[in-house]
Amino acid sequence: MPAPGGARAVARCDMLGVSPYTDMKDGLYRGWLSPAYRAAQEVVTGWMEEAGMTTRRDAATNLIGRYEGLNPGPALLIGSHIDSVRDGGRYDGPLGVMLGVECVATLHAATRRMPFPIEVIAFGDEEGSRFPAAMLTSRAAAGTLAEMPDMADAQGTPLALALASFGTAPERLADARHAPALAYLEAHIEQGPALETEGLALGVVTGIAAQLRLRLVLEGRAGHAGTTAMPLRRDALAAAAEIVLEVERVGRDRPDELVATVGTLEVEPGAANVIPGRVTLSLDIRALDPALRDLAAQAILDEADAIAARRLVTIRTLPIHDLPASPCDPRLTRILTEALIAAGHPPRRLASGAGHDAMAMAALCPTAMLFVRCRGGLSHNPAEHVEVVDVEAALAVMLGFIDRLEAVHV
Ligand code: HGY
Ligand code: MN
Ligand code: MN
Repeated sequence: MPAPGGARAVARCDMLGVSPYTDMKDGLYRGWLSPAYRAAQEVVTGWMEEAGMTTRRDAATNLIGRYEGLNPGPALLIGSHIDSVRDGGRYDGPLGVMLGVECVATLHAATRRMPFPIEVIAFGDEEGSRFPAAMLTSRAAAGTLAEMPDMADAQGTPLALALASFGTAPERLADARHAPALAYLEAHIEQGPALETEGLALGVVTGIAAQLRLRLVLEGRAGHAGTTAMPLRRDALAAAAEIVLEVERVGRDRPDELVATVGTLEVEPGAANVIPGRVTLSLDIRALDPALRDLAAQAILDEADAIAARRLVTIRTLPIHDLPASPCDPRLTRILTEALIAAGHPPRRLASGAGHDAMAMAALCPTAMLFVRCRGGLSHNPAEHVEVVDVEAALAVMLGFIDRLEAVHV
């Protein structure tokens, strides 16, 4: 393992990218509360303790490392997530946690204590890749989750059973609410091409796009592919295909401000000689401007209704989540920008189309985010890549941010 710092943070992300920290062969998938997730929590617990932190797991299964300050009181939180998408990259999430660990390790090695405690949080469910919801554990910590939803994963494992295997239960949700905090800082790969295109290593996030996620269920009529004449069909997949292209058309209408995606499509009964009777598709719509996002969503749903009616297919729209746009805190963003400039970087600021736990934590305390260049802007892809030199730069800026917070802390 490399020496403490950016290289070690990257090496640890790489280590977490392979067995036993993944639930899939030949790639990375770490679902919340899975065996790989448990193994990852265990090894990150050791890294947090090695850095001088005490550790605990909250009632929503978040792993929290704590580095005491000179005084008690609200802590500076530094975090991100350790779950992943299916066949994902190694740095989306873990990099922010490893950088938090390196910040504390650096302070600990210098026997420095801040006037405030520092906590490093490894959230468990930012991606929503195992259960059909997302950001459950950061919303639990922020106190904005009304209840732990009664849901199951694709294998039929109830969330309550998975939580029980981690020694907690949906009823203990309220215990996960975090104490008031000083600030939340998240370092994350940009997951977009702006920094690389401009030859920049780092950028400060101004805000995170509003994110609406729905599930559309189309019901037609299954039938024999060989004997059902075309005009008599109520083909749910043909209707879904028209809707997918409509989603893309609406997104392309406002390419600089809006994205709209159908990421999953389940066809039933799913046989080559059966006309699809039911199709379930996901719909993900985002924009920094919530009004634009909602207008686009309505336009898509109106056209989907018309397509379904034309094809004698019924359509149901089920909500998955509605995450409001989350501006980062202006004061913290200024402090982070000062740290960026002091470390010799241009003060590039940019918005985030990707969602982050910072969106949830904004309900608890002021937030700030630091973006790190990633190769080709690629993410949610095994080819995701960061350069150690950029991660070293991120660590230096984060330490500069902490120093500035110390200077202004009263
Ligand atoms: O979907 C997102 O933006 C995040 O990667 N979960
Ligand atoms: Mn992600
Ligand atoms: Mn992420």
